[in-house]
Parts: sequence; structure tokens; C-alpha cells
Amino acid sequence: MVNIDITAYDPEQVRLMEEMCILVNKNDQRIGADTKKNCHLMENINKGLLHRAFSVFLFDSENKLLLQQRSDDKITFPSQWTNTCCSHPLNTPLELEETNQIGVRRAAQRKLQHELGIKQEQLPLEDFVFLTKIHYLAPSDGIWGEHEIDFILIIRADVNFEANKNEVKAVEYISKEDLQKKFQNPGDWKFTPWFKLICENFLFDWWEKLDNLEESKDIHKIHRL
Ligand code: DMA
Ligand code: MN
Repeated sequence: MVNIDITAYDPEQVRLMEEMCILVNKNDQRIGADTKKNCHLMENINKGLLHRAFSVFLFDSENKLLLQQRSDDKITFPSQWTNTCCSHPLNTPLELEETNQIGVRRAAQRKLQHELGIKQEQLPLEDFVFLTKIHYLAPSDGIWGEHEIDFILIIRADVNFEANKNEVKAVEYISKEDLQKKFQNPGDWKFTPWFKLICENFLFDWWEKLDNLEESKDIHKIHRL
């Protein structure tokens, strides 16, 4: 494994790089665990290292999607605009539990609280709708990148939030039409690669069918993007 000095980054983000992510094979079967740091170094990714992740898309009662701009302190993909919340289930008994994706749901609840200050009571575990999984690889800046099996979770809720500035620089609710316009004309917005991939392949279709999400479920599939 490569050894990279990351002490010049934000100390809190450096601390979080010690979290233990879940290593998986291409079929999302657990094969071990490694630090968030090792999982996100391109040198390891290029050798095949793959981990489990999730992406939450939160829609309010007007069917607007809550977007976040990642903070400038994030080590991977800083300052980029993306979906409501993304992170990793950790290698702990509670977040490893696979029945009904319960471990991933717990991780989603934990990180929506951590990044956006949304109280867990506003996000019951059973309200997350698990749609499908996406396998993708995306470099960030040369040193860092992502290579994940990403569980897609949709939740519809009107929530109160208070962004954690170490994680999130800005938030914005956006309609489908306005997001489509933003893709045409991004101005100074840069989008994360996984958010772009999900938008290009799935999101606008799911958005049309928010009242019938059952139809959009493909829970045994891993889409390779
Ligand atoms: C990682 O997100 C997960 C995906 C789907 C890209 P992240 O970099 O925001 O993770 P964390 O919030 O744990 O730093
Ligand atoms: Mn990751």
C-alpha cells in the first residue's frame, strides 16, 4: 500500500480518513475492511480496491431535491455540487448488517445528521427507499478518487437542517427543470462525477415517478457505469 502524508489537510477531515470502510468484490460481497484513506487513493483503486457506499437523494413535498456543495475542506472532490448526502457504511456490526440494507440505512441516517444536522426522528430507517446499486470509478485530482458499489436511497421528507460547515459549504433545493438547466449552463458550479453519472442515467426518470418508486426499484442489479 502507498503511504501518503495528509497532515496538510483539514484536521477533522484527516481524522475521518481513519474510518474503516467495507471492502467488497464486484458483486458487493464483503471481502474485508480498510481505512477510508486507503480506499480513496488512486494507486490502490488502480489495483482494484473497491468499497461499499451510499448516495441519498432527499426530496421535499414540492418534489425539490436537496443539493449540497461539498466544503472546501473535503479531501476528495472539494467544493463540488452533489446530491443530498453520500458516504460509506462502516465496518461495524450495525452497519455491516445486510438484511433490508439495514446497515446502509443506518449509515445514511448517521451521515444526514452529521453533515446536515437532520434529526434521526425526521428520517425513519424504513422511509429510505432503496432503488438499486451502481458500480463506478472516478478520479478526483490525481491522488484521490472513488471506486464504489453505491447504494441509491431516495427519501421524501420535509426536514429541518443546519449544515456542518466542515462538510458542507452550501445547500439548495432545486426543481427538476432547474437542475436540467444547471447541467446545460453550470456557470461556476462543478458537479461530482457520481452525481453526473446518476443524473445522466437515472435521476430524471426516477424524479418523474416519485409517487411510484416501486416501479423504479431494481434491487438485485448492480449497474456498471
Ligand atoms: C462518498 O462520499 C460516497 C459516495 C457515494 C461518493 P463522501 O466523500 O462525501 O464521504 P464522506 O462524507 O464520508 O467523506
Ligand atoms: Mn468512497
